[in-house]
Amino acid sequence: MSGFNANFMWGGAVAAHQLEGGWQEGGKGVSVADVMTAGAHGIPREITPGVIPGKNYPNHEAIDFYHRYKDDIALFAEMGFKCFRTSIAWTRIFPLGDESLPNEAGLQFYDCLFDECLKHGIEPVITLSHFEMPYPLVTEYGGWRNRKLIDFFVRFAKVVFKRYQHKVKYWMTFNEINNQANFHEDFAPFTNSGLKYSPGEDREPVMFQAAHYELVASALAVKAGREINPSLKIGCMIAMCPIYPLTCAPNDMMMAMNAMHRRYWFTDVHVRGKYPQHLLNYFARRGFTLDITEEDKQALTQGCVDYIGFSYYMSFTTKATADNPQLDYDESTSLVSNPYVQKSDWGWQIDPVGLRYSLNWFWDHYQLPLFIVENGFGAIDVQQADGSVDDQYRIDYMAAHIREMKKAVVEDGVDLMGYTPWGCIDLVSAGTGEMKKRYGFIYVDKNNDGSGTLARHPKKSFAWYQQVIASNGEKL
Ligand code: P53
Repeated sequence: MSGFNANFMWGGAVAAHQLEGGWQEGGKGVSVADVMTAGAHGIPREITPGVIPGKNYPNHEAIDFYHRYKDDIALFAEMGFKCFRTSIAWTRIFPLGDESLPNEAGLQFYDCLFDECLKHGIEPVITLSHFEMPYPLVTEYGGWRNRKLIDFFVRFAKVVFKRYQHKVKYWMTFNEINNQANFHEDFAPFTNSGLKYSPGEDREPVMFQAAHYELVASALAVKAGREINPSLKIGCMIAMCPIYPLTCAPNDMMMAMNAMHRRYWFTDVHVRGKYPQHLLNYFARRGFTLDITEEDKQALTQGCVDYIGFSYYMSFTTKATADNPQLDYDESTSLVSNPYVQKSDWGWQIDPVGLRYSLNWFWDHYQLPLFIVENGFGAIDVQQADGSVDDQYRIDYMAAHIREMKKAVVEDGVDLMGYTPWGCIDLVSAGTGEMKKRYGFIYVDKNNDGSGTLARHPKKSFAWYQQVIASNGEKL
């Protein structure tokens, strides 16, 4: 093989809460993203108890895609997108999360959105839960620490599988389900699982319990999706930051292996339908007794995913330390800086080779088709008076990653379905809530404080990506 398959899925990726806005339109309910304020690099987003007047909630309006999606999709079509990854805002379909019947206005919005994509020959790729679960599921049920959420999620999944089965073939269940491995910070537990911890609470077993319920919900959704329409392809979605040892000291290597275990066991359960033994032994060593029933175990084996979707932005580095004789990985304290790579303005390590490594790692472990559903460079763009943006640094970042991606396919034989760069149009950053951390091929005139005309303008990378797609990845 000399390059990518003729049917390689080039496109772009977003998530509903980060671009739609229209937070109260069409009967939409309040999501966890609607109660998070804007932060910045080093300043965490505040998670407020409900929506508090006077605070800046950037997701409420976002970039107003809810009203402008036709124009935006036309721009994606101009770039030659074969597919477009977005999510269905759970709160448009079940505004409170626990209703028995869906909200028809919300369902209609996605009918129109998917029709618009299909009209342009763009295939929708849909995430079911992307950091935007209904907020009442947090306040009334405690988020995913509650087993009842399995039923609510599966109900939501069944409704949308049935409704859109002839418009959407490719699905993913939980976005970056493994982010919550970083459980000492407040962001991932809340965005992944609607978890708020009380002071002094032992966070780790709560995270494992919530993740377990999500994995069961994912498996039940996969099973239900196949029953509704066997041609659906339902994947998982993993945040891949491969973890390297700082040195070749044997304990650094072992630390890196343990870190990979602790961050990527989620994939084992999604793909193989059972827990890896190292994790069961860890639960025993730590004395965690989780609610994992025989029915759950059976459900897990019946809902293994069809493919692995993953994001790739950066690699991590770790090392063994004398105060950690068990070589346990703790994401908030175990990471160190890699002296061989540069960092973005937000401290994300830039490592294109790590993408080839990640593709091989997944392929060696699981032999399932892979889909890079996020990759990109969050940067400060400067718009000139004529509206143009010279984002050569973004082109350089992406070209380097696509080169490594091609090596993984051509030289290493990895089965790769497609590539959808993140934030193909500028949108609200998930991690910081900023607008100024931009990823797009299309500039959106909106600022951190909410000001701006919301006008769209193609950046230099727009024409570049157009040519990448037209040449099927040959012209970089
Ligand atoms: P932002 C952390 C590490 C890797 C990916 O992120 C992450 C995060 C969370 O910030 O999130 C994914 O906007 C996520 C998207 C997000 C994108 O990466 O913080 O799936 O929702 O926007 C980029 O720069």
